[in-house]
Amino acid sequence: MNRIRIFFAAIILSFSAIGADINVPNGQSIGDALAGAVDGDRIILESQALYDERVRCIKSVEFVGNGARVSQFSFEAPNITLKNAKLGKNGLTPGSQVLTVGRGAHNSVIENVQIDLGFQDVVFGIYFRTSQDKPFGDDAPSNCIVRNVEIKNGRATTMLTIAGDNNVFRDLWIHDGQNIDFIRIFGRNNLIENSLFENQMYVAELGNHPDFIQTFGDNSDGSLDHIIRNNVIRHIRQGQICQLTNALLPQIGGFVFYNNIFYDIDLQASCSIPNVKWFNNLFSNCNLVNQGHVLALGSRDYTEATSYDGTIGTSYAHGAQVVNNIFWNNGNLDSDNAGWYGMEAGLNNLFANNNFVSKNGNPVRAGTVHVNDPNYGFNDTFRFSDPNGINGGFPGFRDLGGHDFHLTPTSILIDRGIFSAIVEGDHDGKARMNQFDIGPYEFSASLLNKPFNLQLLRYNQ
Ligand SMILES: [Ca+2]
Ligand SMILES: [Ca+2]
Repeated sequence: MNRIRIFFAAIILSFSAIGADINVPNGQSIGDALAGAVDGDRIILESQALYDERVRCIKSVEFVGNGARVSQFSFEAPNITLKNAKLGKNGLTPGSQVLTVGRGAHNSVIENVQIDLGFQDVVFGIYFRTSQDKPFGDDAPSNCIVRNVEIKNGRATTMLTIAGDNNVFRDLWIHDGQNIDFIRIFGRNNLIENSLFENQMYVAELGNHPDFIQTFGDNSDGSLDHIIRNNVIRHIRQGQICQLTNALLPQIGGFVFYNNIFYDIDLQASCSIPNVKWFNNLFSNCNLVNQGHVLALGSRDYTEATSYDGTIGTSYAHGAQVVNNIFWNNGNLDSDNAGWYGMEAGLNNLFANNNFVSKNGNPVRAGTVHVNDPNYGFNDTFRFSDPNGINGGFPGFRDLGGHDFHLTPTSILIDRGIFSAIVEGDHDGKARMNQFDIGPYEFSASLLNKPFNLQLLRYNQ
């Protein structure tokens, strides 16, 4: 009996997964095609011309284009897939979202999609909606995959807004914005990896304060335990690496940043939320504008008006960990007391070690503060005191001018890091050796012997 029931269940599943193909030729509406579709159908966008509509999808279907252009999409059901399309158009009003991933849109797949925001004021790129209940709720879109997606030409708002749980963002290229936040992030356990974020251009008259990544709490949305790894973030004018604050909302913290390359970013990383980890990142030519430390781990005071619930108090970056990072030429380059991390007095459960700091080969001011003692306030953040860190010298990059930060065989950073179970592989996805190297790349002799730019030759017969 059980066997028969399983058999029938399998039949039903396989039928529902097949669905029908519905073609949408030039001049017809995707919305009309969708009205006649059922869950499991595939909607094929045949035209290269603009489908000038906001497609509001309440069915579990797949949209497949061949470079088709569509003005806007809104996903409002689970199991929606969108592939091979270009989104966006001119004439969108401020506050518009080009691609909304709405409540309940779990298991969405967005793949090979290009979004051009056209430098229109306050037009969002991809926008995951947060839950109705706060700080978390089951309706926030979760278990989605966004990969091979380009978002460009944003202005005065956020290009990628993340919410929900266990979503994966991979192989993104988010670039060219005027006073944009590349990412605002809410929800839990989201992963951002192998992506390139570049070219924030500053426009004086625009309001938004640019950041690579931000969360803030005053919307009462929690933001916990995200992983940001193996990304490159570069060329940010008048913007920060991050602005991580919580408005005293307790459900914010636990971010992990590892194997990222932060290069040529005008301002610092500001963090006053707890338990944020920074492992094996590279910070190069960051915060040359404010000229202070790159990682500013501190506190923030809130009033009745600014906290999420009207209480008065202070949030702290307690539990911060800063390990195996490269700090090369940051902050005031003429000063020996800025350009790595600063941990404010009053923080507790801090851990910092095995970092490398150097200013064109010169060491910074050294100290003897016992940095790895839990509950010990860092009473002098202007001295570098990692017990197993490296202060001064040249990192031995393969090509500094060309921004190739792989290590050469004589690099002083090889085997000078400490093992971390959190860090999976290096920036290239290569396995880490038992003794970690400092920075995003693990040196590999075999990689050196591999011929670069190898091309397969095809012989005519
Ligand atoms: Ca911002
Ligand atoms: Ca090693």
